[in-house]
Amino acid sequence: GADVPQEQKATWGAFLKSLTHMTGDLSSMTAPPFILSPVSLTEFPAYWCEHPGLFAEISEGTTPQDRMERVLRWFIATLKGQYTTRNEKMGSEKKPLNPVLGELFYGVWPDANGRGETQLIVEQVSHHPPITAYFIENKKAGVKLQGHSGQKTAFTGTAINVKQSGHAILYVTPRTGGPIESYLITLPKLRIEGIVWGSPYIELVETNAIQSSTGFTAQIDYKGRGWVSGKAHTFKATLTQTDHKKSLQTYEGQWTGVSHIGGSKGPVFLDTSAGVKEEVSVASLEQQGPWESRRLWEKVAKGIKGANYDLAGTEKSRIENEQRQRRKDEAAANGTWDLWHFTHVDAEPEYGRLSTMLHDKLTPAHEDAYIFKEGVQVGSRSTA
Ligand code: CLR
Repeated sequence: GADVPQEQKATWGAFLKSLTHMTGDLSSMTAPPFILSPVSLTEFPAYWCEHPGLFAEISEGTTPQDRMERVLRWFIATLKGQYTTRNEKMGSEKKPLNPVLGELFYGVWPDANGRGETQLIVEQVSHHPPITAYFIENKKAGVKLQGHSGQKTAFTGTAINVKQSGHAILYVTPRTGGPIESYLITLPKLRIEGIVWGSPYIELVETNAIQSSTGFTAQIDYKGRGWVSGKAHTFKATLTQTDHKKSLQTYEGQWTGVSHIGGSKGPVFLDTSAGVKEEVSVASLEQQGPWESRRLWEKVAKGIKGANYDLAGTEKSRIENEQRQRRKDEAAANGTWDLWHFTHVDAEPEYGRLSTMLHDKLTPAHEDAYIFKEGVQVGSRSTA
């Protein structure tokens, strides 16, 4: 563990050992302080929209294929933020705060150049296992994303394999008119490498897909170092007409850098260093309600940032005990926790339709989902 602080080497060793016995859910596992992040997992869905311009421009595509390509470009552009931000900001991948049931995270990306405002609503809809639901919408542009995510983890001895559960569906109202289109986005698998050294980072592996209601399929294959170019963080996407093997177009390169259309010498598809990423704007702590993530975790985050781990520990225990008491009270009253912004469904018709079109092993035939409830006011949940 070259990157593990001297005084935490023993706890890191013990943590690695405990990973061996891990059964699918890493989130509640105790880890040494140097690897803790002060940010809750409920903030992560914001990574889907750090290029709000690319998101808004999807509906400007003039043909179904053009819009599919824009969806793919926006999707690839989200990956760098999703999977490398902690390394850039904090020096390595870290263990995020494990959200409590009912935790909320709200944000906006303000209008710029008339593209319209984009709104983000996130809710922790399950604690065991942890599941986060989100809804992102730019009303003016006619683009919205609804999804949920969970993780199953397995330790290989040197790396952590993470299988993401859940999916996202993007809805697009074409500016040129015509019916609303939907795009099912399945989630890639990840490997957390560099664990033994104490400097974890993510590599994307295997495959995910985007399936459009308009009859296009994009399959995205990921490779780390040692493939074709020998570069880390590479992908190759193949666009086909659904049910046709023949590729219409390919896209390849680094999801952290530059990618090209139709081979490595083709025109640039996306240059992630070109457009600046726009972080989500969030209300100040004073304006936030008690269920809002940054307010809820305020003291824990302060403890982690200031290396005051006693404060962080005490506050974390206080929050966890309060949660345990809530669950007990609910059970005693034969009650259940009410979701605020989402409704749980056992089967989502749109998912069923799109996953049938995809009809291979890239996604299960049936999955449950969390449907965004229109009309519930943001920030309106106070206590219970
Ligand atoms: C959550 C959904 C986002 C993408 C994403 C990025 C990083 C992932 C995170 C998801 C889930 C939790 C995760 C994290 C990286 C590390 C962390 C797997 C998939 C685990 C729980 C912590 C591991 C602890 C080591 C760093 C020691 O859209």
